[in-house]
Amino acid sequence: MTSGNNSEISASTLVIIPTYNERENLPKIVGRLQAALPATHILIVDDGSPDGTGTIADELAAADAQDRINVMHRTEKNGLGAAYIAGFRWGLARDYAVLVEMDADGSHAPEQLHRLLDKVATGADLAVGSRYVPGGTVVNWPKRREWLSRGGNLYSRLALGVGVKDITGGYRAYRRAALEGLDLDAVESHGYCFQVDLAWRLIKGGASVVEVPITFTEREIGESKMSGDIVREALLKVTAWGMRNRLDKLRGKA
Ligand SMILES: Nc1nc2c(ncn2[C@@H]2O[C@H](COP(=O)(O)OP(=O)(O)OP(=O)(O)O)[C@@H](O)[C@H]2O)c(=O)[nH]1
Ligand SMILES: [Mg+2]
Repeated sequence: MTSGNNSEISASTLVIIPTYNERENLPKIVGRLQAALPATHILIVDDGSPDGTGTIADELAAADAQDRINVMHRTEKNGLGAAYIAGFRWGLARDYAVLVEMDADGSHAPEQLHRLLDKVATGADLAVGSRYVPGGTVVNWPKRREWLSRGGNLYSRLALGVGVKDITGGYRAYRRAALEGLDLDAVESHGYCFQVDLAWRLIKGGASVVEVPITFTEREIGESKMSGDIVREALLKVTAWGMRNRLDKLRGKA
């Protein structure tokens, strides 16, 4: 850890982990997170995983003597975006100062979470763990998958005119006030476009969004939920937001 007040920050930090069929990954990621930052609280948001991930989440929560693990059971697979929105609401109803997004599949290293928390501690509204800034890396990703991600990021940057290099990245720490300032009811994005959506709303509102390098590692176990629909949703929505922004600028609104 690098900053003096990090243990204080991690004590008031909620890490939200959405899960769908992650029975083997979940205990590993929770164990790594508790070893890296023992004071953080965790909220697992499971969408009724058929493989029993929800039961495993309950067992992890029951075994945690300090009550730092919480589980939200939702009945339908409604996408990453809806799971995070439900998690944010849960966290905002309690007194967490920082809310974190972390995948269950091991792609986001809990050992690097302090980098994101440091940025929020020193003023960022949103710290994005970035694969595409100097020092950021991707491990074991098939080239095709990496180019899809790089292409999606380049397209988003150009369409929206923003400087964030990994705007689709899903390893993030939000300052509480930044989320409180958003109309979460208005967010409809489901897949990784959800990440662009939230960053774009914050940037438009004048929030400080900073990137920190991370090592992103391809999942070793379980199946990706990435799909053609998720890519199409992102392409259509980012294009529409970019066009709207240009029109607003032409009309002198933005
Ligand atoms: N609750 C919930 N979690 C989900 C849903 N879809 C994906 N997840 C979780 O969100 C995280 C990211 O999903 P992945 O399948 O790894 O998708 P991805 O990281 O965008 O894609 P890859 O890069 O191919 O891994 C994982 O923890 C998933 O279990 C969903 O509909 N509901
Ligand atoms: Mg993944």
